[in-house]
Amino acid sequence: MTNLENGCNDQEQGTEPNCDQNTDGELGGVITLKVALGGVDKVTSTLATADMLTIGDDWNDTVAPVIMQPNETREITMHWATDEDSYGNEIQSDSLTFDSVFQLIQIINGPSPANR
Ligand SMILES: [Ca+2]
Ligand SMILES: [Ca+2]
Ligand SMILES: [Ca+2]
Repeated sequence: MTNLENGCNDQEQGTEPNCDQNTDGELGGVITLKVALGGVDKVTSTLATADMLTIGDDWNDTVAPVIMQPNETREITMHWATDEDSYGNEIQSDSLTFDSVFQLIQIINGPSPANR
């Protein structure tokens, strides 16, 4: 996951006075991502850089391993949004990119695999 500043215009510097001093953007911090299994939200996190591992860790801690039979399908969806009152000019020109990684592992006798 990468939050980038992509420059600091005048409006952004008014809200974020130290904008020029690092390249970390604020966009991800005002976006909430939810991951659902079978249409039911299971884990939620912001997309702030500091929360990069939260979704995977919370999934490990709260969702039972999904054991699938041959030809079975399961639906995992992700949705994200931000509240219109949760940000100001500090996110001008900021960008966010992230990868989603899913592991399909053959069930074995032994410890359950973890997300990291
Ligand atoms: Ca910016
Ligand atoms: Ca910043
Ligand atoms: Ca910014």
